[in-house]
Amino acid sequence: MPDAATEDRALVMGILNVTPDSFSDGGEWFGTDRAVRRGHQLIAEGADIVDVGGESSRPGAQSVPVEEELARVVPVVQALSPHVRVSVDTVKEDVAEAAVTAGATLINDVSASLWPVAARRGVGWVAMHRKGTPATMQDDPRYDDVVAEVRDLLADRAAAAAAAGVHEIWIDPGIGFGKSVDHNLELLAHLDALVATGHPVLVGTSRKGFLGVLAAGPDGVPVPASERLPGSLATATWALRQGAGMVRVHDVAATVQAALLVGRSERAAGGAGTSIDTEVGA
Ligand code: HH2
Repeated sequence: MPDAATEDRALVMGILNVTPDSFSDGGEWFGTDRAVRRGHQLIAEGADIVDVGGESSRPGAQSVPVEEELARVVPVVQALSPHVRVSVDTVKEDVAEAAVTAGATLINDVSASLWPVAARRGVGWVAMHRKGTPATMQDDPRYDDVVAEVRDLLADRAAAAAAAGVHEIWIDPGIGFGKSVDHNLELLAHLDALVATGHPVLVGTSRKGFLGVLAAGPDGVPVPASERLPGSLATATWALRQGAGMVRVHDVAATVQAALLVGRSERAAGGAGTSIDTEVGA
């Protein structure tokens, strides 16, 4: 398995949506064979973790029955886990349990509530902030202080998980989950508040809607998901520069390059004694 620490960069989590309806790649990797092939592509591109999900959490998404989600996720986790670290993106306890049995070692939990499973099974856990559920979360979300609210909830959940014995706890501001464009920007601008909690921070901006809105041309039409790589890279770079330890992305190869750039330039600027190879810098 790749060890990003030796490569001077933060971690890159590659997204593998085994769903017919994900917001940017719905249907593309649906079905075990296609999904496993995509997983191997992500590994070849340099993904440190492959995040397997069987239920879309996009705004308006419908819940998937547990049997269906298990059928989507478990065989893919089983096939990929001998080759790469696998996380399971689920809010269902049964799916998290089965995925861990199949080889997943990280539970990516957008409900920030599954830490008892992580504690019981001795695996890592990602606590993501969201306000509301996918069905309603983008209906006029409001906060008094979005950064403080998100930080405090995540810090509380992380403390509960630590008390329960979870050894690896990531926190994630949940970009786009019950947040307006301004909320997303505020969270990205103040990621240092999350980093200051001492928990490693994961950020997922990849291809999300606010990037399309912010990059709209004079006609005001949002840029479609398929054309949001520049914004995805810019925001991943921004997050890493502020101390995020991992980014969750669709476009792994490009993001690995951006993460290397951040890591190596930080080392060079910090005078850590590493000179960047001319080969690399050329
Ligand atoms: N975003 C999505 C899903 N899971 N997990 C974490 N930790 N952080 C995120 O920002 C995050 C997440 C939504 O993106 P995607 O998986 O591409 O789409 P969909 O939910 O439609 O499958």
